[in-house]
Amino acid sequence: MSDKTYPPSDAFAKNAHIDAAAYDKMYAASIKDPDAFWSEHAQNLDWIEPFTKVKNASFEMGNVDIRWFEDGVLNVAANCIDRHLKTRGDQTAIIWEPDDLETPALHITYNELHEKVCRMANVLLSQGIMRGDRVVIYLPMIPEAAYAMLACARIGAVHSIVFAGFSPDALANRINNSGAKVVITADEAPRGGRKTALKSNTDAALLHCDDKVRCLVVKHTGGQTTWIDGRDIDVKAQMEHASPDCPARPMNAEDPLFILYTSGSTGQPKGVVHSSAGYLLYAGLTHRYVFDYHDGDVFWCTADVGWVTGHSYIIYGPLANGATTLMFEGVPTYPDASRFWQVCEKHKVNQFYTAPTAIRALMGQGKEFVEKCDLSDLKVLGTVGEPINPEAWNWYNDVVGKGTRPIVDTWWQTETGGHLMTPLPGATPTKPGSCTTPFFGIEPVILDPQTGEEQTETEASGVLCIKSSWPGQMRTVYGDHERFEKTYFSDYKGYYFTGDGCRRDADGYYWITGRVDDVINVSGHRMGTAEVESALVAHADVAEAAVVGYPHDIKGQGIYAYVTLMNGVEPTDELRKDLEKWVRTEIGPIAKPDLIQWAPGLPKTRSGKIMRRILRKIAENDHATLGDTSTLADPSVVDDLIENRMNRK
Ligand code: 6R9
Repeated sequence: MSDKTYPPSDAFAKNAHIDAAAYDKMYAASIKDPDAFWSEHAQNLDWIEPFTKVKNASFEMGNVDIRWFEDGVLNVAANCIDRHLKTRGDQTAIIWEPDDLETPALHITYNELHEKVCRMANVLLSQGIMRGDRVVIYLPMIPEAAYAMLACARIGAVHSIVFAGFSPDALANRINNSGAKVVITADEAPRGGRKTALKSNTDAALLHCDDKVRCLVVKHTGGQTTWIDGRDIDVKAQMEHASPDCPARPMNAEDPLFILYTSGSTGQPKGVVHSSAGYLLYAGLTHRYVFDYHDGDVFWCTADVGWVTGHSYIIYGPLANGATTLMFEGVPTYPDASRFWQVCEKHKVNQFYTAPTAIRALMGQGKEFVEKCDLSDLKVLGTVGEPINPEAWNWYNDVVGKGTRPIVDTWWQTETGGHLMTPLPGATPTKPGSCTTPFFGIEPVILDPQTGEEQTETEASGVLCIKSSWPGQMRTVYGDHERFEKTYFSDYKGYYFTGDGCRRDADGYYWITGRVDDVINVSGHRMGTAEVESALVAHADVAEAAVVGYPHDIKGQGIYAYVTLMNGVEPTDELRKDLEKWVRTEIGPIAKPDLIQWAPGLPKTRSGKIMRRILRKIAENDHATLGDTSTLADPSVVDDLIENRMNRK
């Protein structure tokens, strides 16, 4: 890892919201008196009833309870739209850039956004959706996704977005787990010139759901879909007839705004529940300070709204700040590898936020694709999703940023609502590969993984925990508060456990070293190895499966599956392809194993526990340092696995 530092330029620091001195002062204040700090910043929101209490949070196992501004009343959609209408009704709220080059981009003003969201909210009301009801959204990156989210917020419904790349089974699980009454989908999702049949996926999912679930369909491409009268509703047609006004419902600060399913180390994905006021405040504040967003800037986060990054930094954070936010339907390499940079040029993007996996993929295509575009409007570059390797950081800095744009490497999680550790572009000297220092109000600690002791030396490494609550923190796992406590508060008592390993250097800078649990990070997408394993073993020919991550040049981590077949089943290339296809349909394309190794047996302890450490080493092609294998029930299986390993360099 490189320790070269890149300080912000004086010119940048001078015009930034926060410079180094301001950061030090505000950070100290935020830790010393969190109530005063957050109460002051919460004045940036529009309250229907002001709060009298600020923070009320306990991390104590068995009694975990997190509340912020608990007696305040507000509406999130009104904060993202209505309060801006007087001053910026005609300003563009959302720029929509479609997948293909033929369809014109849309510029949706705050006035138009208000009207569309009200109409969509009225359609939901007409379907009997009430405060607290769950609405699943399974849409492409089209403006209707934003309308649907904000329409839910407006009437107090709880949205749960399912990434459009997930399979019918994954969609059905989420509809059922959340008890949604409605799913909002589209006929098709165009991406990179190809179309995914979302409506037929939804049809397949709904076979496994309650008959009462209604399906609102956005006719986006006009592609042919089957139609079930009484269940399927043409949402655009209904919106035209609906009233353009819909009062924003007063909501309690702690009312849930959304559920977002995310992978953990065990079991089915968890429904992460976020609050209304605390979440919005945190998303808005981090958006403003971390990207140094100023009025009139055009902000582009390339994530999908199906992930938390899209929630916080395409929709809620930017709109809370009255920003212009860009929503992109396509992919970085279509029609060619200059698409990102062409979009930056076309819409004069000022802040650009993407993932290391995209940077690595584009880096491989050569710098000509960047250099032919005018990127002079760029001011800040951001990354998120996984550790960024210094090589990719340097390319981003030199080729995209021309060496003059600060890079913010933002570390956070679905659970945290917004950035927890990140540089502030006018304040923090950066080091390639480090997420640097904590945001306001965040107290990171590094614990010894065995003893749970806090490492108090500046230089330390261990597991990363957070010592006290922040407003954007998740509140519970939907329908399973016990699982919430067990997952995040039971291993290290009194702390929020992030699941990440971390090192702190002599300057107090933090370096995330990756997950310490059985979660892998493939192209910035989080996946539980257990999920992929259970998909594999659901196949009739599979007796047993173990899945681990291995280093992958573009994706960060790839999926390596060891598969033991049922007695008598022949391991063929055809079966390998069949298993890949199987996982795609069980979970979605992002979960497809990169490498499948036929394993006559898996290395197990005498008590039957799979020794993943050994499987990881073999997948990493690092079998020379396997360590102690003497506790294995049958050490000879290891030789076979090494002999037939797939990842030979
Ligand atoms: C926002 C998001 C969270 C996990 C997290 C960590 C990894 C995210 C990172 C990073 C190093 C960064 N991660 N950002 N690792 N540097 N800047 O990605 O949420 O999908 O829940 O993933 O991603 O391992 O624990 P989510």
